[in-house]
Amino acid sequence: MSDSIFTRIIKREIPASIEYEDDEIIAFRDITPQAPVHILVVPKRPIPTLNDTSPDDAALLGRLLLTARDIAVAKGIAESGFRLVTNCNADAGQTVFHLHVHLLGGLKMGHNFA
Ligand code: DGP
Repeated sequence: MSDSIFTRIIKREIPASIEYEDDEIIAFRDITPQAPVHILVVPKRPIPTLNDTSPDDAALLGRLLLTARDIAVAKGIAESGFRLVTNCNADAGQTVFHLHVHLLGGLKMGHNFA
């Protein structure tokens, strides 16, 4: 299977505005931001969707949330508030099949789930 666009970012084959990186996780700005802060927090391992995780991935999944929280703190939006979103498959509108958490903040969000 060919590399996902996010694996190509991890391999530095295409550019991205990288906000955080460690051995397991990379975070970079979304190319089509939906909020003043819109950062994608991505495991380096190419897991397609949340459906493809198992209990063995619990630590990694926890680290994705903690990393998103730490980035929210660094961006100054932890106190004002932020939203984390993970889209899974077609009905959720997932377009990149490499697991990721959207970190959104910097504006007052509504509750429109349409
Ligand atoms: P999702 O619908 O949850 O699969 O969102 C995928 C997000 O990825 C979408 O908000 C746009 C973003 N995206 C797609 N291609 C690129 C890219 O090449 N670079 C960056 N930085 N973001 C991308």
